[in-house]
Amino acid sequence: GQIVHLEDYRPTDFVLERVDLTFELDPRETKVEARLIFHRREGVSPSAPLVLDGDELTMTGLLLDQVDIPAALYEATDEALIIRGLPETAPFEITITTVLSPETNTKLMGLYRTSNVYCTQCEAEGFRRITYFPDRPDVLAVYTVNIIADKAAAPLLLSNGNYLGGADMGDGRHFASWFDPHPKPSYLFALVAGDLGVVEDRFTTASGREVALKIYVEHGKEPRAAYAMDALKRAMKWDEEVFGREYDLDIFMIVAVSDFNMGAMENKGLNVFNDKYVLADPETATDTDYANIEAIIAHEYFHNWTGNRITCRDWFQLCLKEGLTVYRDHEFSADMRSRTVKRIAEVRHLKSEQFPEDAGPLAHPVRPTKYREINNFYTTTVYEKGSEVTRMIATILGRDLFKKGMDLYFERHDGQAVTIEDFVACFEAASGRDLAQFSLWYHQAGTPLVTASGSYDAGKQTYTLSLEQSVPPTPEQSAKAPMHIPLRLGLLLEDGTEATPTAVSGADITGDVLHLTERKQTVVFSGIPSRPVPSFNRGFSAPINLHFEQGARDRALIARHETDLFARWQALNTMALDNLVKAAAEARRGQPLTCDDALIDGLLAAAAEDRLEPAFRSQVLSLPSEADIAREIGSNNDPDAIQAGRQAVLAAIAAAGSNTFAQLVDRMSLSGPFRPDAESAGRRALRNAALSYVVYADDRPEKATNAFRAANNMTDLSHALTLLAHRFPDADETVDALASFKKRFADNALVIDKWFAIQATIPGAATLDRVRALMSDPLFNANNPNRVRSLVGTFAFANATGFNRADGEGYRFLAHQILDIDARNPQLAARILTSMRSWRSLEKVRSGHARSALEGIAGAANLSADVSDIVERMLK
Ligand code: BAL
Ligand code: ZN
Repeated sequence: GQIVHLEDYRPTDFVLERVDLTFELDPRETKVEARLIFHRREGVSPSAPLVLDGDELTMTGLLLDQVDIPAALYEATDEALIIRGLPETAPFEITITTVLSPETNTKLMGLYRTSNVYCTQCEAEGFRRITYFPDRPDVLAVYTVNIIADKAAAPLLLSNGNYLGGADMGDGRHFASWFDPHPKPSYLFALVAGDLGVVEDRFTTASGREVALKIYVEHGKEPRAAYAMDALKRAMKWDEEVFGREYDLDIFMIVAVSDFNMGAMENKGLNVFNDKYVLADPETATDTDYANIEAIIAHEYFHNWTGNRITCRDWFQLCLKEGLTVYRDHEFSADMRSRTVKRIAEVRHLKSEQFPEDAGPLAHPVRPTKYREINNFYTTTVYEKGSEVTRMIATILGRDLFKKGMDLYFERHDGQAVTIEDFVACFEAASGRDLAQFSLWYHQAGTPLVTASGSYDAGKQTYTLSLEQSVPPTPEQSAKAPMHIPLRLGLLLEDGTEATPTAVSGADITGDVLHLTERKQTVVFSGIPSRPVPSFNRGFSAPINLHFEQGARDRALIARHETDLFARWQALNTMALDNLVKAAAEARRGQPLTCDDALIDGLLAAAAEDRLEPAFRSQVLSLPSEADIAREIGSNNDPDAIQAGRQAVLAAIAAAGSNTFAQLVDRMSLSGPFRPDAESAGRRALRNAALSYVVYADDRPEKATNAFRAANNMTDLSHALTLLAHRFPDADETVDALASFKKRFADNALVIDKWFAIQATIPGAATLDRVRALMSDPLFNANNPNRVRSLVGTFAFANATGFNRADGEGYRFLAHQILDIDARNPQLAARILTSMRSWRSLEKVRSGHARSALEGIAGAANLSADVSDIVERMLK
């Protein structure tokens, strides 16, 4: 693959007016006829050829206005079809016939088969694997799709838009036709054909349109789609109420498939989902699964406006649809559940996934300016940081002006393919604010660091904050300009109330938002009656690192009194992180390990505080992960020391809180039928967090075994199994529990994924051998992305001590796996390889092994563009 540069963007020479596709489906020999109506764009040279994209295509026919095109006038390569001698001004029709083999398409891009179902994945560049096409998001056209297939094998024939009709063909085959009136780019095309069960419902939009809702799943799994259907209806209603967006077709379909590279895909009117994000029932899905289903169903539905009606001009603008749509699904979940708890979960995810990406060799701007393989830019930076940037616009403008800007965006750009500049311009127009400096968030990679120090002058009753910002260098961006950082801030007084300054100088402040815009800024707050305790970055208003020397007493004050509940959690979490970093250093030096009483007191007080919701308290009890600690330390990391330090802190908390935790396990138990709502989930989360400490404090597996036996839902069951496996990996009780779990759920792939993942995350060097053995388990399936992710991916991403073995065996294992996976599914291989993105921050023995493993991958023959792009950037 060649490098594509944003600055090279120019519109196509030919305008595509209409697309008619006919598929004759066959597992090995699907015939696709594409009829494409084009005209030459005004001003384009009459000799300019038509250049269409292709990828691994076999073409069997090529016509211009129904007449064969002579060989001298076209050139078909693996990547392109170039046609010359086309009409100067008149519209013309190109007919292309290609033959595909869905069954052997293991890349899962384009048309492929999954459990005997034909399905497509076209984003970003999969459509060119179906036919030669101007496969880029700024080419919008109206599609008609005809599908012909064996009636017994594929009674169901689906595509985008509205159903036109169909008929029996009398030869064992039948056909169906679909018409999508909304012009769309090819990446939103979808086709599904097969034999599936369906769950049906209806939704009436605010303006009275009746929409048929259908969720297709494997036969027998229909009851497990009920929650997804409920989430869909709630999402449709919410988008009307909050963003004023209505659905625009007569039918909305979701198809769940078991082999899928992504989580889900927002094809117009026909979303295709990884079944992991559709199927749920209490016996097999955890509370996290339910929450993910709700969020992803909503996310894909919300794309109908942010992505489909208004799409991206080019793939550099991916965050235009993804960052915005993630922001929308975050807001939806916040309204459906607890806003504070949702925000905590978002920030945890951002810090554990996006911050490391932004601090390592794969760092890139939210709106990149070049790429080699676009599949590698579906990143947490584009998605999660992109969402945070949208959130900051809302924070800076305030709710009403943000809404005005969004309304303008929908009004101005409906039906267009646009850029981040177009998006930002809407908020500038709506608010009259200049967002030029703010836009650096799209262009400068790296997590900004804000360093703060404060001094109180009792005589003058002033508090002076000195703030300094810097953005670390990232690949190809060494020098950075200061950013506009909207920092929400409170000044707490000793009695827990909040100071209200009589005047502020040195920064613009709106409400509690301090606008940090200079490299260095000194802000003076007047009328402060006593030394205040600053609480920075309330609600995580800006995705930054913040350094401020703050004692445990001050953090405890915030944890007790902040009106912003997120900031309470943040104070305790920061306190915990400081302790864990210290404990890791002690472990590394072989010193006795310590844990501050202030941390223990703060955690236990919050855990026992009944006025706080259980889900919040469970978040307080869940300590920063080993990866979080490594990120905080930043360099020369020793995962074994980090783990030893963390375990010492856990043990200290478990011992000091044994009564509190035992009581919580009792008091948070639920009776009655399982309910997946946020409140019940919160009680389960707190109970399980407490149970973890109870088990941690005990040398024997009885309590975890009892919890395993007593569990009547997957949240509790998988938690108990995790406790057993992680704390007592070789105990008979664990062996028995793993065997009984496997036997009970052998037919349920999504649950078996959990069985693999739980074992892949058992801490310690011995797990690598376990993972190797599991790869030979009959239930392991190297062709199924979910299964590969659950074992290989989970091991590499989420097992710090197992994967980062000091002898480098973990890296060599992964390198071998990556090459193996790459031969079938490059996208999956490249994604799993990003687990090594922080290799340079390891101590030198490990980073040496990691480098050799990466060099081994880089030097292998026949690497895909996906993997070679990642490995080369990682080694640069
Ligand atoms: N567009 C790819 C899947 C998603 O972000 O919704
Ligand atoms: Zn999306």
